[in-house]
Amino acid sequence: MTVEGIVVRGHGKSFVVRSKGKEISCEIRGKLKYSTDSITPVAVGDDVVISENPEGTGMIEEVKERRSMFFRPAKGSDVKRQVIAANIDQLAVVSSVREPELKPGLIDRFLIASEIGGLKPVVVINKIDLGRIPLVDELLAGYSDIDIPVYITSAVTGEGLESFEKTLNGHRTILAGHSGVGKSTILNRLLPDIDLKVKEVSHATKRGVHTTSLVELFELRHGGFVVDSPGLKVLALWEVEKENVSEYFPEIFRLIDGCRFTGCSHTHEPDCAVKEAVDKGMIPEFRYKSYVTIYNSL
Ligand SMILES: Nc1nc2c(ncn2[C@@H]2O[C@H](COP(=O)(O)OP(=O)(O)OP(=O)(O)O)[C@@H](O)[C@H]2O)c(=O)[nH]1
Ligand SMILES: [Mg+2]
Ligand SMILES: [Zn+2]
Repeated sequence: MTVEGIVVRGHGKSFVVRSKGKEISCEIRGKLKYSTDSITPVAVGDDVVISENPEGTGMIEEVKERRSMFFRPAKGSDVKRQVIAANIDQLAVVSSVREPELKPGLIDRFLIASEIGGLKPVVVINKIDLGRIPLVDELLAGYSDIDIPVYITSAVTGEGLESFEKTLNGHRTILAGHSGVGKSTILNRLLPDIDLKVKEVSHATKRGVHTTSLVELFELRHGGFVVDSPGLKVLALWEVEKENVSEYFPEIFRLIDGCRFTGCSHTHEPDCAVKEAVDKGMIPEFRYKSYVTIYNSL
């Protein structure tokens, strides 16, 4: 007998599938492992068909077609993906004002991954109780200009969490970002029934320590779900080439017809409409810096 369910947790080759209110530990049928372009034939958020064993465990027999995914290139591969979560509709990129330090470059990489994966991005700047540095307002203005919502929150005081929660309801959202920014703490506060492990930021390094080690999905009371994910320090981008980086920066892309040279890289050429816009303050410095850093990294 087979039943349908959704993958709510995964680690290595074993997964937990939720089906009709029940959680079933499952393994993956061998044939699934070789039939995809990813190293992750099964991911959290996948709709699956499982067969149940008499012992109460299950076997994942089929994975339904994914509608969207948050993924990155698998380590050491250009052709295989590592899917972090499937069938989500929003990516909440979580960052913090400090401890760990606010890094717009990493946020912008997540925004590109959200575009590639077909997800609506939102930005969360957490730990505002530690002080509102000027960069917070630069990010707020810069992202608002390109229609990306920004939530400024504190999981300690609760500031901003109510409006962030409103964007989660009815949606399927993954929280992702650097380690230690407060993803699990935010979810603990919003979902009182769960108890995710969180860890003190190391005072010696002021850097976050990895605490969440698995991707985990939580259903919301009023529909939709949220996914907690382990922090990433870097995010490699899938199939982004030097020539098309600007397509992921709408405020840059809309100006490129004004550059003197076709194929202008907007890094060193004369009469570059993009550099002029940066000089005039029409493109935020932090976004231009992200563009150049990503361009040079490819
Ligand atoms: N001051 C302050 N501290 C916070 C806030 N949110 C979280 N923290 C603290 O930051 C530390 C890291 O929080 P976590 O929730 O574990 O961070 P995470 O993003 O889930 O980290 P990973 O699981 O490693 O990716 C903990 O000590 C939290 O108590 C906040 O809004 N303000
Ligand atoms: Mg965590
Ligand atoms: Zn240019």
